[in-house]
Amino acid sequence: MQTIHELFAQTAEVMQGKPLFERPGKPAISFAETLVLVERMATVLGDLGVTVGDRVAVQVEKSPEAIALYLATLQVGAIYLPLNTAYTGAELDYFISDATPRLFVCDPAQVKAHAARASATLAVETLGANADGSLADRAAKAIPREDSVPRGKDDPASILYTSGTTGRSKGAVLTHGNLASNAEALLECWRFDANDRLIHALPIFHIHGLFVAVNMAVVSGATMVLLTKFDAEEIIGLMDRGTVLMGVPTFYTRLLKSPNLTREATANMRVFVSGSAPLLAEDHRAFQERTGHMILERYGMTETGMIASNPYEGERIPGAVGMGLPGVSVRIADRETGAAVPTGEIGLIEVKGPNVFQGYWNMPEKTAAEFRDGWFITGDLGTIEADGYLRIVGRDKDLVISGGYNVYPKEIEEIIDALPGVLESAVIGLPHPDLGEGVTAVIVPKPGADLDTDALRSALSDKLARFKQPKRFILADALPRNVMGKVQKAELRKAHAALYA
Ligand code: MCA
Ligand code: AMP
Repeated sequence: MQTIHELFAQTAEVMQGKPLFERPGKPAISFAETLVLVERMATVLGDLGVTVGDRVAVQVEKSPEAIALYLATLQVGAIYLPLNTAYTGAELDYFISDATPRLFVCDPAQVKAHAARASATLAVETLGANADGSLADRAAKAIPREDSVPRGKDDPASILYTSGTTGRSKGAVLTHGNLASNAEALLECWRFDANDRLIHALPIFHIHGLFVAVNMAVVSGATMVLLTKFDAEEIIGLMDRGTVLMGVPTFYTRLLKSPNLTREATANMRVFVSGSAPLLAEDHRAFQERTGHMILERYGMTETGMIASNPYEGERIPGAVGMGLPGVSVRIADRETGAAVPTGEIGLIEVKGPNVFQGYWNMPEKTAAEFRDGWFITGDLGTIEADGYLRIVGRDKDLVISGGYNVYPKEIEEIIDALPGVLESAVIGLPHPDLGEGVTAVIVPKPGADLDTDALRSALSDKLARFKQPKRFILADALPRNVMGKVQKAELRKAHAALYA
């Protein structure tokens, strides 16, 4: 098989001077220039002692150089571990101790906070958003390394941490075969090729921005307009030269708020993709009315990459996520028995195919618990109707998705429960007009304790990334429980449904 890096190198030889990266106000960077940059970075990785199977942990701002570092990591046979820039030091401590990387790359502005992490087994380097930092300096002087370490489809390429409904975050190990097969399936499904100009406004530390958007562009020869953050007006302004936008539902909610989103403004665009969280059917319809484009909704997960997609040609149904991608099988199974349920009935969505990850880093029991007869249990509830379309109807897992970021209540509840004056807590997601779901904490104080929400907020600030912190705190006398003593979160969601309305 060919790895994403090998496919990129091959494409770069063909594309040569064609821009891979365009950025507002900055010079474009061609495929050929990027290839050299990747090869220089590969040399630097070798100089720093990174070898086959080593983890390279990266918490940096979005830039072409960060993407080059990702490709160079694949080239030398190491494992790329991207980290959300919002993670706090406390969160990082865990990822670094669990994944034991050989190299940690951080933003130059953060080097003081992280220099002490350096040891005989961990190198610390920096990479900034403007081609600055120690790694960029080293790369500028390095001789390009042309050969790539041969890798098989089952060799690990990346680890992405995903929290869980219980206990610690788990590192999902994705193989070269996972990444390459998923990119190939998506290119075919969405008719994506070198004529495309992708407006890239997603972060590059998750599947969506990295293994969907970046992989598709570097393999196909498309150009990426690389934006460091989401800005509705800037994106609308770029649509006259763009062809594809990939976004989370919040992107579309925000685009629809602009009067400049019109049929004319989007006339050059070929396809708008949405995923990572449910797209509101009303946004789907409003977008079509305003622009004439039907958003193409797809469904994925960190452990599986992309699973299903509405068709490029054929009906794109609001509220449905389409059919399994080429080579990917999807079934609806009975929650208890694992037996396939009759057509149209609700059950657990299970997945099998070359996209499904290898397992959680160093957690064989957790891995085993998420598979049934070779099928990966997503924890999402869905139906497949007679029309063949998969519809996600809910989640069997306790998860909140805020603006496309996953937040696991258990992690937040454990931290809140440990605060002085707190008896217990329940963290829930409530309908939020911008973020889809707003993270909300319902807290029961200890008898006699006088809890102040500002104090609660500041107590969480250095422990949890900002997007995980509750937007609102609700103080309650007790939590609703069923006869088994389990907290009834559905009751809480119902009682506070209008909090953000
Ligand atoms: C930012 N904030 C958030 C979020 N993002 N709070 C909750 N949820 C969020 N998603 C915080 C900021 O720290 C800030 O806090 C305040 O909210 C307002 O920030 P704002 O400027 O409005 O935010 P933004 O910078 O515009 O970001 C919103 C965003 C962004 C564009 C929706 O969150 C985003 O790019 N999300 C995409 C996530 C993603 O790529 N998910 C894919 C995961 P303060 O002002 O207090 O400091 S991959 C996946 O799920 C699977 C595999 C799949 O199917 O794709
Ligand atoms: P993550 O763990 O970050 O990979 O998030 C994966 C989860 O996001 C899935 O298990 C779903 O619950 C959710 N998800 C992704 N795409 C969609 C979608 N199009 N509609 C509804 N939920 C989605």
